[in-house]
Amino acid sequence: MKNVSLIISLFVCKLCFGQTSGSVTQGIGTTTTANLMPACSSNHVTPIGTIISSDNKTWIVPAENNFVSGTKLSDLHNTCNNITPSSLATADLSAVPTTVIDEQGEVITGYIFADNYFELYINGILIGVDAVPFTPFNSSVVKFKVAKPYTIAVKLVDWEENLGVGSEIQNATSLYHPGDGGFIAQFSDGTKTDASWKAQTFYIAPIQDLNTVKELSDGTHSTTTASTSPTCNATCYGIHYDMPSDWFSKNYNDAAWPNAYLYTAAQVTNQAAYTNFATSAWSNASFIWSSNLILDNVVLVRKTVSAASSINELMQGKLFEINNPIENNIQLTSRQTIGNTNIIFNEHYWKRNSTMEYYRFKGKSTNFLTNI
Ligand SMILES: [Ca+2]
Ligand SMILES: [Ca+2]
Ligand SMILES: [Ca+2]
Repeated sequence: MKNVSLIISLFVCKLCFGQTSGSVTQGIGTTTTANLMPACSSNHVTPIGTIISSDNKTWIVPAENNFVSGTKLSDLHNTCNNITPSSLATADLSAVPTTVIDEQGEVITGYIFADNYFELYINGILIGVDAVPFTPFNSSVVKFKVAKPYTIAVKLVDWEENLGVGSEIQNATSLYHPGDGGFIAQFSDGTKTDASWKAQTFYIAPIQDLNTVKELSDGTHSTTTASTSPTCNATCYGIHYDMPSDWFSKNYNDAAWPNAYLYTAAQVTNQAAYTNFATSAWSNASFIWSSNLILDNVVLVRKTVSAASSINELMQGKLFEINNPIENNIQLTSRQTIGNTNIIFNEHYWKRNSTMEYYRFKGKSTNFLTNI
């Protein structure tokens, strides 16, 4: 009889917890710090706390983070520090420090906006953390010196006031409003957030019906059928997944993670910390997140920047200098259709296709039509 009852209880639990391998919590967690940003005026407080899941694990909500101890990244726009330039051209970036990862590397400048909080790793090194975890909305600028290829890894948190149930106090009549996320970044080497980034969610809430959380074969934790305006309020479920201990490292294999989903600025933010720089700092970048902008609250994203130089340098008419082409081959690729490509050879041979014809140009320009 003992075995039979065990089987029955496992069957019941499977139904209880839906189709997820994550840990399930229900209701409000325990506050450990009531407000991480007491000195800055905001329409939200910034709490942090813990919650225990049905499998008896303790989770930090909204997320484990390095906000208190981490180096705060420099402000592009931050009303808490009275740094509010109206454009990139008028932003004073002279004091932004450079984190040296590779002495022989390239100094790269990055502009970052997150709804609400991010922590930036380059090659597994924590470069710094967002200066404002929740609100007011802010944006950051970062400089680091690194050799390609290099790996960007970012922890993203859509912060919450109602700890454990993924919601915020919008106003007196909307006390359990599910907040939304969003992340955009662009770097001076041409790297920008787009669908080539990997993005996986590790905390989903508020969930009214656990059966609406599905784990798809492409790695997506899908909540397509879940309500984004649930009525469970203080009794909603949350789902937590363990993060791989080395998720931020250069060599972590993110192949099983889904690609990032793209969102428009209109879906994410109209805040000055973004809009003042939308067409300058983030001219080529897209907002990204995991598959659910509202219910996914802790998302890890990764991008490995290849050793290839960016085509943007060509598009902008700058000198494109290849110092060390691998095996003497140079490959030019483009995601867009290019009518023609103008190349100036200084002193090297050019090998054309498989015909083994060699052309030598020195100090001359030639013009290659594409699609030949
Ligand atoms: Ca922030
Ligand atoms: Ca949310
Ligand atoms: Ca948010």
